[in-house]
Amino acid sequence: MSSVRTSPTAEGVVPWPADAAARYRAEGYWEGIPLAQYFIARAEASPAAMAVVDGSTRLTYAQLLARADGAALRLRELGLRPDDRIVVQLPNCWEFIALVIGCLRLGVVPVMALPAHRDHELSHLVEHAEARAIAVPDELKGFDHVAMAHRIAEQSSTVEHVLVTSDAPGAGSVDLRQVCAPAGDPARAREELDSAPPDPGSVAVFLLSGGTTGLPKLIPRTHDDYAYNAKRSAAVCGFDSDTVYLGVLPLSHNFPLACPGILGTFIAGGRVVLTASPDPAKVFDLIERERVTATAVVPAAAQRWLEFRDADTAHDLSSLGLLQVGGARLAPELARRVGPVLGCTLQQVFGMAEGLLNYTRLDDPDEVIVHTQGRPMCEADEIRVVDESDTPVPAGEAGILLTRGPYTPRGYYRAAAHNAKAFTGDGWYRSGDIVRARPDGNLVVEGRDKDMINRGGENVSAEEVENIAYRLPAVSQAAAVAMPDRDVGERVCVYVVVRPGERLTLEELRTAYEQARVGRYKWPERLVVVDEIPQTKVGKIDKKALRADIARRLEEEGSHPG
Ligand code: OOB
Repeated sequence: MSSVRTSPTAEGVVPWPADAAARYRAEGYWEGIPLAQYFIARAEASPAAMAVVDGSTRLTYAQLLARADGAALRLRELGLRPDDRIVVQLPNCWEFIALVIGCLRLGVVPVMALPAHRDHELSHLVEHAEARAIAVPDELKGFDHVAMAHRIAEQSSTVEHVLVTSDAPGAGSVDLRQVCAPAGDPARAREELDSAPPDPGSVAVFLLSGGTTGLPKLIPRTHDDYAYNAKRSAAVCGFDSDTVYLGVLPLSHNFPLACPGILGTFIAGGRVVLTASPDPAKVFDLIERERVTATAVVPAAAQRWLEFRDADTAHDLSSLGLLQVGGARLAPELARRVGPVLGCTLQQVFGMAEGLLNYTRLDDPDEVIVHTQGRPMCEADEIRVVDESDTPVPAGEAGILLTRGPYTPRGYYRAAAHNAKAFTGDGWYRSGDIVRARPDGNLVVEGRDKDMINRGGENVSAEEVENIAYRLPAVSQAAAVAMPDRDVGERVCVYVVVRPGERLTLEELRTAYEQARVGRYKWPERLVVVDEIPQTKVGKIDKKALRADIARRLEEEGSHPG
């Protein structure tokens, strides 16, 4: 790690204060090792061990490394340089992994877009990150990602390449499978890339925040902090070289990426199996066939799996030792059923792309695993539970969670004004989650103090939803709130006051989102037209009253989930 480069990306990144950084290094949380090196160490120790299984494609550590190195060199041939950004919007496939490790090798920073994102989100990411390339599949769920990527590239002054996974990439696109082919001379490629490693303090990946205000924010995760994130998670979850991890959530999420996810599996020398579908019949086939030992899902998928398993005796799930569930509240009634029905250990995970990870431990008593969302994974994680004026609440009472630590960055990328609100003056991240800390240190998530809707683990900003509604001439006032739902936890519900003489249907409202080319998971699923939207004493929209109102309406209709 001799040559330390100064990073052009660094200008928009809030660094940890020098004393905190020195402590994290001295105490060994930050090892000063670029993230890809952990993978390379495993590839050197066990080149023939299986690293990735994606359908009929099976790649050993040596083969995957050769493809990642090939990708790094070809990105460089395309003109990408360390610290350049590439927006990656790929489904769960081996190319995603080869490309991301290739980026990490070269120091190019992947921006982790979701497959569900559309022009609205993707163009924002491209612009905000000043991305030089976009990587997409050709078609997914009937949607043409290539056409979208080219539309965005045309509008952008920075994008030069659209990389596509396809059997026949059209003119103007770069064939991502060719990019991810092994280098002609793998040993030389290795040497060349080894001679210019990225600075471990520089940004390794940009994760996305659900964002409480408007469009998603970029979270800069450094090599040092993200390596710790994955490494410590792997240790807490008991991952080792016998681990077979099933990547089923979209890999661009922090959870399946590094908690411990695929990166933690590689650090431990284990094997990653990929699928893009949470459909229990398909997943159970794969668990049986590949002898999967661990996987991570959101509560909605866990519920589907449990329901399916109640009537399923066909599959042998005996290899499955660990089911991680996180991203949204898991009801204790569901939590209690995981062990008996699936025959594995449940781990609750309360995490955030912004950093802090809480895990129940594998050997915790059932009571802790069923009723809490776990405790911080690191002794250096700092937790404060406070009231609205940032004053700590009495021990054991519910309050807003603030946190700092070695893998919780101090700010969003290029977002000074937002950072001033999202972080305290002394660097605590305001999670917006309302938690209660039990005497045993475990946290219970009681709710949230942020204007979001958590749809099956996907966080949607109410403000972003409202901004689109206002594009309709009929809309005089709009307020988006979470509507409780049995299947996905919450859905987007919009209250609207229409202009005099106008009317509005849910279909018309949804058309506005379609036309704005917004990810479908953000489209309203219920419209309530009202004469007046309730306000608080200080004149803000009273979301609490609206949430109570929709709960009451659902109850009257007999469709309230609780
Ligand atoms: C994970 O990360 P994000 O960034 O998509 O969402 C974070 C937010 C949290 O602030 C909280 O509001 C909610 O999602 N959340 C939970 C939860 N886990 C996350 N709410 C209740 N119970 C839970 N167990 O969602 C994420 C990142 C890494 C690991 C796991 C989840």
